Amino acid sequence: MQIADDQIRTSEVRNWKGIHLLHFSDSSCSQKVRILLREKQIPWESHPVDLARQKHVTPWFLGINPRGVVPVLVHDGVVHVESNDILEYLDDHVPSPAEPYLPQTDHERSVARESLDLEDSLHMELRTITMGFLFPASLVAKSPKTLERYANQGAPDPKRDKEIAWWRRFAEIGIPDDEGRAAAEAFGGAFARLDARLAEAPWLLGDRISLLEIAWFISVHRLDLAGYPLERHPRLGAHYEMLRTRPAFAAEAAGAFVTGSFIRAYRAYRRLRRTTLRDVMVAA
Ligand SMILES: N[C@@H](CCC(=O)N[C@@H](CS)C(=O)NCC(=O)O)C(=O)O
Repeated sequence: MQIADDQIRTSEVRNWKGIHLLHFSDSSCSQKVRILLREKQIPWESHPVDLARQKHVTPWFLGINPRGVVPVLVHDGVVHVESNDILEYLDDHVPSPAEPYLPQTDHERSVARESLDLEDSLHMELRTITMGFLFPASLVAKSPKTLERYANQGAPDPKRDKEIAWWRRFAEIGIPDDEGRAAAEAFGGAFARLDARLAEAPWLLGDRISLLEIAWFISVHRLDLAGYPLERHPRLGAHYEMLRTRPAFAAEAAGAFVTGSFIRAYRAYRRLRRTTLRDVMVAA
């Protein structure tokens, strides 16, 4: 999806030539786009936006994406948002030595779109799991001052209002266990469908790797980190392990250096306290 010209207040991006990605190391949606760029050997310029330091809540960034979220792709001065749309856009429009990551028939395209939409529809559930189980709430909650800045900069955007409402509630009550459980069960339903597909074919779509592997890999990885019982979906688990042997996927599974080690230590702490996602699911 493109951001309309009249919403872009940071006009310098209009002069950016080539492929530019505004992204964050530990953002699931950014991870998807980086995997595709690496898999397809597309040269790109990196513009890190540190979400942990609230760099997305600045007039500069909100002047590019008024929704205040990453990733953002700028291709020859045109601004694209929504990670799955960016994946499709890159696959369709940017030259690469690799084969396309989406089959070209109408039928397969619509199957792909349905699965990508399902993955996108679970984004808030993924956030619930990330914020509820991978980090202490005190570390990731936004302060009232940040929320105030978030609300008052950039072109008006209803999607940003929704983001702010989510973060406000998170600062107030964190993630209640029943919401963590519901998020995990929503993924459980989607994972069961993927697992069923893998009972019939080695890939999620067509006869080779596709955007579906890329889009779902990061969700599986996050849930695995949070302690989700992946053994419920053995074929999906095996597929995930196979994907982890590809360098572009392995790089993202390893995580950023600082957060990667932090998450490991915090996960051990949650295991000790018996408050991992798995514990919460079993307690129901
Ligand atoms: N549907 C959007 C979701 C984008 C999104 O929510 N990105 C997250 C990171 S994965 C973000 O920027 N969060 C802002 C924050 O943490 O405050 C997409 O697929 O690109």
